[in-house]
Amino acid sequence: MRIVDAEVIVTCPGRNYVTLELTTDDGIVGYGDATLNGRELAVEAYLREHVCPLLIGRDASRINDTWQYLYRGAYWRRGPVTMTAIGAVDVALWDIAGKAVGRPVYQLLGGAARDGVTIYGHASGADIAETVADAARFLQSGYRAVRVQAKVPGLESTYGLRAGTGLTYEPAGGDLPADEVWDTEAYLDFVPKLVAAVRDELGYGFHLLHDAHHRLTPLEAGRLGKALEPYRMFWIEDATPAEDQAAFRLIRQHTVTPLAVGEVFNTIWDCQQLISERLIDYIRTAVPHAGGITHTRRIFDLADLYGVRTGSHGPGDVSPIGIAAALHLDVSIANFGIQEYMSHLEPANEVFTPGYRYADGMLHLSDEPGIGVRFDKQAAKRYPYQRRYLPVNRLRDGSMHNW
Ligand code: GCO
Ligand code: MG
Repeated sequence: MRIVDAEVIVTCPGRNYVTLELTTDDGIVGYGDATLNGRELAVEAYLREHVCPLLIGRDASRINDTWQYLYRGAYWRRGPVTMTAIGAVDVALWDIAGKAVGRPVYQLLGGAARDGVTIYGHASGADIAETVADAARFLQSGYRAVRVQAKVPGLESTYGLRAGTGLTYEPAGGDLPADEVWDTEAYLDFVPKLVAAVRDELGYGFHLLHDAHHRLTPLEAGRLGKALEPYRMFWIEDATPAEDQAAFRLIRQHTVTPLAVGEVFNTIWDCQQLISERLIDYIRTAVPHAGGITHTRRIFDLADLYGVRTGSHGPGDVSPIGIAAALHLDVSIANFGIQEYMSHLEPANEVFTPGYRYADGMLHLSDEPGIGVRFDKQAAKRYPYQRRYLPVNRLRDGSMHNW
């Protein structure tokens, strides 16, 4: 089973997606998600110029060898562009492996360890009342877990607010990055009030999550965690930027609110200390950004040794192929925690047809062979790439801060 063709397709049905299509000599076609939000063309060029020529003629069934070949063979290791490119190849090869034997990928990973994949939805609003009502809407449609984000009073814009009534939050836009202003004091004052109101109105019968989106220092994160303890959060996400893994010790010493981190990580080395010192409760690496199913499974296995559960990143900028790949892992591993799910903007459904479906707060994989997402290349070509950036953040005095 040799690879005879490798093509990278960039499309913008509502937002940009990069898809790798591999074809074998017996006509099997596999797909991988190579989308890196705001830096899409770097991965496209990495794949097209440096990886696709290496794939032609390779045995498609040698997934582990191809992973090692691309990782060790580049000499330059790690990094989001490299690891997203390797991730796309890896997922496309798992897709081919499943299609070659007519079985869904999770069955090749040892079969289902649970009935479905519990997801959390994204509630948001312009104030507390609107956010509570939005969270209630998710609970009414069967969600068992909801993340809440609301506009912080006094700030013009706040991370995590959805425009419109759909399920999708899309922060990337514009031909240049939007400038946003951040104020930690205003945020720390507001979030406990938001969370208290959600619990007062909606009770404790569901998992409640919140994303601090890398904005706090470890001490500030400790204070927030402590303030939220009475409301029994499922997690606080990305409390502080996590390049400094040891910084989580300080947060941990000050609060028992569970901690989740990892959406910007791309290898096991980014979270080795966080996991082995039990500094976090949930690891959130995403299959497309962390070297595909092969490497993400290693991260999750390491986490399992230390009682850390998974909570994979699943925003709209992970394509349905990336989401489906995550679901195959989620359903088969021992230490699954939760899966983020936002759904995709309408035109994306013309390009991608996922086999998974929502029911009762969970996503359920179909028994389609492989990853189980169909990709319409002709439809993709109707939506050419558009340059888009994530916003940037500044403090009130103009200093750059983390977005
Ligand atoms: C999340 C994330 C996203 C990111 C986005 C950046 O928890 O889903 O924080 O909202 O901001 O994926 O590309
Ligand atoms: Mg996040």
